[in-house]
This record gives sequence, C-alpha cells and structure tokens, in this order.
Amino acid sequence: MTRVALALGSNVGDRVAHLDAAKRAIAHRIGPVVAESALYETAPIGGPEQGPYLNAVVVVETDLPPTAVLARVLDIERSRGRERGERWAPRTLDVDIVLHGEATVNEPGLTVPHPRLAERRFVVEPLLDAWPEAALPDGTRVADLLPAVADQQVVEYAAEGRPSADSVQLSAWESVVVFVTVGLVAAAMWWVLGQFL
Ligand code: A4P
Ligand code: MG
Repeated sequence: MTRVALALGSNVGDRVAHLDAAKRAIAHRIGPVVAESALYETAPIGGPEQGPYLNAVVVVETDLPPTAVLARVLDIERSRGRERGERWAPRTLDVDIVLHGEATVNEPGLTVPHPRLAERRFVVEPLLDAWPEAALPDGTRVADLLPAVADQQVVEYAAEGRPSADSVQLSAWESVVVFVTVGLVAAAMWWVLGQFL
C-alpha cells in the first residue's frame, strides 16, 4: 500500500458539498482515507478574478499506480460538474495528486510531486495537518516549505451546520420534543396563575 496525498479545491457552488462528495468518492474509488486536514478558506492565486477557495488535503492508502489515480480523480471532478476553461479558472472541484509515496512521475499529463506544491500555502498547510512528516522524494520535508509561503492568506474554515465541540446540535425530532415540552410547561403555568387571579 502506498500513501497518496490528494489536494482538493473548490470555489464555485456549494463548496463544502463538493469537498464532502469528493472525499466520499475518493474513499470509495481510490482507497481508505487514513487522514484528512481541516478545511481552509484561501485567497485565489493566479487566473482571472474569482471568489475564494475552500482547500483541503486527504491522505489515502492505495495499490493504484499514479496514472490510475489520475484517471479516477478526473472522473470524480467530472461527477461534480467540473468544466475546463482557461487555466486556473474558477472550478466546482479540483483534485490534484500532490504526493504518491516516493514516486517521481514526469509524463505528458502527469507530474508528481505536484510541480507547484512548494509555492502554495493552500496545499502545504493542509498537507501538514493531515501528514505532518510528509516529505518529497528527494527527502525535503514539507514542513520546511512552509516559511517561504507564510505570507499567503489561509484561514481555517468552520462550515455552517457542522457539529463543533462547543455547539449543541438538535435533530428535528429533538427540536419538536423541546418545543412541545416548553409549550406544555407554559400552558400549565398559565392555568395555575388563572386559579389565583
Ligand atoms: N496534471 C498534471 N499533473 C497533475 C497532478 N499531479 N495532479 C494534469 C492532477 N493533475 C495533474 O489540470 C490540468 C491537467 O493537469 C490535468 O488534466 C492533468 O492531466 P486542471 O485541473 O484541468 O487545470 P488547472 O487546475 O487549471 O491547472 P493546474 O496547472 O493544474 O492548476 P493548479 O496549479 O492546480 O492551480 N488558488 C487557491 N486559493 N486555491 C486553489 O485550489 N487552484 C488553482 C489551480 C489556482 N489557484 C488556486 C487554486
Ligand atoms: Mg487539477
């Protein structure tokens, strides 16, 4: 089994839904997700004027070679309505192969490690979340790439509706029970008050 790091990005439509669907499809079609980063909201780099991205990294274990992983990630992008226009254009879903174990690939249509990894905090930061000891095939530690991109803006993103440690989430059924209970208590108090006034 080889550990493969995949970088996810979205800045069109329901960005959280695109990333969640990508993670499910990756687990199903490429291999078990053994680690994943937080979501980061990041300023777009390159291309035309466009909205902010959500970026994340997942690490999977797989026996698939790099070309087979690429075929599947392109398929997963298509399943989320990805349209290819100009380079670095806004997109519903981008899935890039960042690292494939210690493999180095230089073929038309596939370069691994991703050639722009070292220039982009929106990849380096989540990669370190998910895989702190990640290294390039030449032995360079990914952690050592961070200082050079530290001036780029990335902010950890808390998606609305996701349970977080300090918020209480009620299901629809629990909400009905709470609503009816509060209503009954209020009616009882009203009746008791009515007896005395
Ligand atoms: N390809 C080659 N190597 C790889 C690889 N390691 N992983 C080929 C995936 N694909 C690879 O990609 C074009 C072709 O690259 C693929 O068909 C595949 O054969 P694409 O996704 O269609 O085009 P692209 O993404 O516009 O081009 P590129 O050069 O891959 O873009 P980048 O460098 O990935 O940049 N800003 C923020 N904040 N967040 C982002 O996620 N993403 C980009 C895209 C620009 N700015 C961004 C973000
Ligand atoms: Mg891509």
